[in-house]
Amino acid sequence: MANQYFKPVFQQRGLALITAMLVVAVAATTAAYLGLDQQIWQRQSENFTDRAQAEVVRAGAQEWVITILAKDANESNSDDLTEDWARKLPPIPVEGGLVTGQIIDAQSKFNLNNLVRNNQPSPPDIGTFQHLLKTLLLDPNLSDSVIDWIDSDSNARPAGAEDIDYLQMKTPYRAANQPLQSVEELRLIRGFTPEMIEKLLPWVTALPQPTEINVNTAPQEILAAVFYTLPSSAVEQLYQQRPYKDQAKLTTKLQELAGGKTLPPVHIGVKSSYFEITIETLFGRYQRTTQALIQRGADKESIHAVWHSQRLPGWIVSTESKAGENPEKPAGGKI
Ligand SMILES: [Ca+2]
Ligand SMILES: [Ca+2]
Repeated sequence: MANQYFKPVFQQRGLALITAMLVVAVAATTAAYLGLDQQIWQRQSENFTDRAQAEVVRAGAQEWVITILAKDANESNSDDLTEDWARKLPPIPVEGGLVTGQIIDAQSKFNLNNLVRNNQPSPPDIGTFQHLLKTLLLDPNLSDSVIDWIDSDSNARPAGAEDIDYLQMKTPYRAANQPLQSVEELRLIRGFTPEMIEKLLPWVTALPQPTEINVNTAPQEILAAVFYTLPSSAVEQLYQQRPYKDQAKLTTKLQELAGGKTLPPVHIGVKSSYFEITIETLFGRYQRTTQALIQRGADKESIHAVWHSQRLPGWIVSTESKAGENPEKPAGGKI
């Protein structure tokens, strides 16, 4: 009862706090920029000002994300969807425009680079990916060509493809033989069509190294793919009873659910080091979506952007997201 009563108040406070943090971060960056360049700003055309202002606000919003993730690392040793960083902000008015941001745990998705660990195919991860492909009504054998694309050798797996296959194509190229840089790189891998990649985008990611899947943030579909040897009722229970505040609690729960059977050695955890952020700004007619991958290191000070990219407008204002729901991803970018 107490929990039910306090939850909305707690959520409002959390939202108010992160909103205030965003406004402060943006105001500080804008003030610094104005102090330096006020006269230049005044001479520029309206359009340029909107663009420049959007850029300043984007930089401020990125600072805001880093502050929130650092604060979270100080306050907890696990990551779950009840925490402040996980709240989707409504568009917030700042200095003549609108800004909004969202942080998603990248380790809530299946990291394609988990398929090869220490340059060896990883059977539990292959099982997860194949199960996910089946759920999406895609061919599970596609895992072979992804593994061949990542592993350093040139020996094709039964349903895979290596240099010898790619070099015979109309526009020849070679297999990367290294981890994927982005999910969009799947376009180069034999067997994948843009439609298939679009289907996979909400569920997979490509992180700079193999990672654990965070059981506290993963959608139920991902948990079903990870624990494909468990009955769906057990996965449902695992999902309903989270968050698990430490690895020991998760292990105890899994042992209970497995009922004496041995689970595959899956790579799972209760905290995350990689977060995907989306920052949307609207100034005048200038609308921009920035996406970035943020890495939070073991050292709480070491939070940085691994990459960031800008997307074409047309997404921010038109998408009304319901609370707790991820907005649909825009179409993939160029390779
Ligand atoms: Ca946390
Ligand atoms: Ca290879």
